[in-house]
Amino acid sequence: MSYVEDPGPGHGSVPPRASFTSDAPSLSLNGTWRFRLSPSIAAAPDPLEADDSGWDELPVPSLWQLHGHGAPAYTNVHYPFPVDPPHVPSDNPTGDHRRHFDLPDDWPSGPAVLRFDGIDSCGRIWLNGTELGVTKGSRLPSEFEVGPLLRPRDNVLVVRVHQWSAGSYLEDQDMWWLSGIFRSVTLLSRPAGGIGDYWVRADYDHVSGLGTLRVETGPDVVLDIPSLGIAGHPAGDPLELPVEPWTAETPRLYEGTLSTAAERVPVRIGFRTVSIEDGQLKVNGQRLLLRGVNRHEHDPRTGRVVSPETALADVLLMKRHHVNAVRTSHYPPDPAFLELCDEYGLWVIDECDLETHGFGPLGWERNPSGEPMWTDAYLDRMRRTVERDKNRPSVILWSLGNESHTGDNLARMADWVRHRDPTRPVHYEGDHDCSYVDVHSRMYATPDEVDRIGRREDDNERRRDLPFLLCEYAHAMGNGPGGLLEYRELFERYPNCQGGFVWEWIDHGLAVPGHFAYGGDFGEPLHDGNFVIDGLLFPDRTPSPGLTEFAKIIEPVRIDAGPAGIRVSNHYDFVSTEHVTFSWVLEDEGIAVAQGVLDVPVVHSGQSVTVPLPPLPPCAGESWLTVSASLASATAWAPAGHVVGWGQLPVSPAPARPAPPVRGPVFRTAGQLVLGTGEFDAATGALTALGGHPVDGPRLDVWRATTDNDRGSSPGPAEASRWFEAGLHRMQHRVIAVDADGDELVVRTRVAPPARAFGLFADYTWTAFDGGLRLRVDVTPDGPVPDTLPRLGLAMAVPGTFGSAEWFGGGPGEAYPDSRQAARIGRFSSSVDGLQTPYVFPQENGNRTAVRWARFTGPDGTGLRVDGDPTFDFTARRWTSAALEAARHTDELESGSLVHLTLDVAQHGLGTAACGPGVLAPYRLVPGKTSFALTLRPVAGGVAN
Ligand code: IPT
Repeated sequence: MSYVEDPGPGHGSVPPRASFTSDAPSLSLNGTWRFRLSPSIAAAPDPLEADDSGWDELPVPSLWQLHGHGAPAYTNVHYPFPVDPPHVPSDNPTGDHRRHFDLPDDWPSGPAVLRFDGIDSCGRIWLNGTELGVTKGSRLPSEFEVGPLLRPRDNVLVVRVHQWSAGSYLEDQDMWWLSGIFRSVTLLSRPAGGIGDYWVRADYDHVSGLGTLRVETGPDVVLDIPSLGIAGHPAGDPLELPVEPWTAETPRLYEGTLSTAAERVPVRIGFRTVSIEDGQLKVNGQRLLLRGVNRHEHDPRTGRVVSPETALADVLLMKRHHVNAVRTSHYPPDPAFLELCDEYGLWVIDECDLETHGFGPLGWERNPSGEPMWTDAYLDRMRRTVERDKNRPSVILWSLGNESHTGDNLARMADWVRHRDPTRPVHYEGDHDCSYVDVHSRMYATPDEVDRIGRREDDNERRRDLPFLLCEYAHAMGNGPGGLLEYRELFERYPNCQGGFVWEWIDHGLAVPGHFAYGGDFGEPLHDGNFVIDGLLFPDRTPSPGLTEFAKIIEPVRIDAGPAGIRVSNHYDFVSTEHVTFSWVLEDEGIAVAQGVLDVPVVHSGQSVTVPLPPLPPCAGESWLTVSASLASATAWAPAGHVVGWGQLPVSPAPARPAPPVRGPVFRTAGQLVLGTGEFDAATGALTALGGHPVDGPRLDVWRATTDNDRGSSPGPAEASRWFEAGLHRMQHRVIAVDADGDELVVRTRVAPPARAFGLFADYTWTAFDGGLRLRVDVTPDGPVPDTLPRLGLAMAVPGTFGSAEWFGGGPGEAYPDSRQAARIGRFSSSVDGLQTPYVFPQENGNRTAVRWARFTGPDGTGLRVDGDPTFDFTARRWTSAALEAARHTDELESGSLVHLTLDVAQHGLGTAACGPGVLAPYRLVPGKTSFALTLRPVAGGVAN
């Protein structure tokens, strides 16, 4: 069997060891390499041929499909090749990479290794014509001894990379199939008498406050940690001494060195102890609540080549949004990322590079997890993961992999880990009985299931007594996730329910001209479309509304109205609020009228206090007190003033305004009805102009451009398919009667889809008052209406010049019934264009909720004002919902000459049915008899309000 199809782990490499730097000479071989792609191994010429001058150039690290060689392909579960393990297609794209290098003049003779941090999926390596070996395990390092082969000048390193190998069967993660040398390549001198490997075990006893330190390494290694007064200490001798512990909230690292006469290695040591006690996962004796995300490595231009700057951007974004944990789905990340987790403070589940999901649709037959021929590869991958990352205090759990069903090979990985590293528990979701893991993990469990687990009603005894976490939940595909609040309540109610990891951190869109691409955009015959666009960040790392909502849900300082004033609760796991300052602002109808600093005593972790309201001046309008908790001084990850919690308390309600006197009557002129500032079509009763501005509508409207979650069918038939089936996207409006008697214009209609017997009676009752119109809409379902509606409200088009919006209500961002915690009540403004959320796959977005009033105006200040009774939701777009529904990429949305408004009394929630539970009962829009009212007023230029 050729090395490519050999299910084993490869050969020729030296034993795995920790990733670290030292003062021994090293030479980065990243940069421009020579490259030649062949469509198959058979067609690939000899990679060692003397002349490579005709080859292309390619940067290393890179993935060749993103540099014009071949094309990316996306599948979620399915293998894009026949499932015939361990065989792979003969048409196996093969990229020969070649790099010539000279050694620096002072390069020492003696041992040296060539280190590859990641090659996808199989690399065969030669140095100066001598074969070094073969590596598999794409996102794991491998090192080859090269000392005797090196020469001062013109070394030739050749790496033949195959897109497919037996290893591909173990690498079926839900992501792009991309190939190449995608992480760093480094030549490292390994001085005789140097430090080959080390393992710092730094525990913390929270009772005594003492740290214990034991360094496993070679002989004659000396440890120095100046800040602890440790100097010249024999590294192997245990130490016990008072230290500050490492936590994700207080990532205290002690800098030191390990040294021998031949080599010095800088080390950063964090003291912490992970334990499972009383069925809870604890660090330093304290239960953790994991407010986590699943992070794939993704950059919209370079794919899984993630620069240190990008890794840092991720860490900063996580910390600023109160994320405290990361699962490295579903492979170890670039080692630089974990060093940042140590430095900035994030709890990490470090997951092995393993997934065999594509066997699932085949009934898991011949799944590698249970087949002896794969045992070595499984163990090799686990060993390389643990050895590489064992010194990272941020890593608190090892994960065997993802979606690989169950089997002996997984159990053996777990055994190996337990033996090698008893200090960190083992995670793997696929061990449903928890027979070889230490924590009970689930994905996408409903709140009801989590509740049962929290009540410890599980009939599997072993599982019932373990800490529980959701390794994936709240699928962040498109508009969503909805329903985060319910999970938070469960995590806080049950001590064994210790949080989870939102799926997932970032959309894997690839930048192409005009938009971000997803599955199918590269002509793949088999693909899973936009299922790869399911992150809290857009591909360019702009936070989506989902991240803003998640941040609000998990904010560490919570502020709400208490019985006697303002209640401040500390939801950190460890620290007090000593580092936080509190401020307040009083807004009268969204305009700040008073502000100050709030005196709040220090609140300890898990505690809360209530402080009285500050003295507040009276307000004429609806007023709200907003209290913010912010960082008193800058941290490594955010400037001083960064908000770590906020809350709002209503202070005075909107004053009761007597209904303005009705101004009638309705006049009839040639084909028109005129009522106050409105002109109506006499035959249809439709409003045609308001204050001289042409308008179309308002008419009853129930459609929204379906979201990924609306179309998602993971718990049952998709909500959207029922809506389409019912015809809610093509409702027709039949005018039953237009009654224009006296002061009221009453237009009776029935709104119904073709080919169906049900409908909605919609009666519009118009009255005029000085300066505007009041509209009451009475909706009565008729016949077998669907169980839910996408939304319920009005659609209306106004002139395209009305391109600026200002409103008093929920904002500044979009909000939906089950994703509205981040919306505060205030006065906001935005251009119509700025109201859009550019979901990579266009869909319903941009809804503003709890709106008291909104104005849509043009550059001259004229426009339309809408007031709710008391509130409404709105969207404003330069295209229709139908155009939004039809678009597949953002650049297909073209601005027309109108601004299209939706003015709603209700929206259906978002849920997470793209993968997980749908919209929970309280957030479902169940049709029923409904009445709502709005006032519409032309706005004259230059007049406020
Ligand atoms: C789950 C996978 O673990 C994850 O990688 C991703 O594919 C996610 O689904 C969907 O985006 S597995 C699924 C069977 C719940």
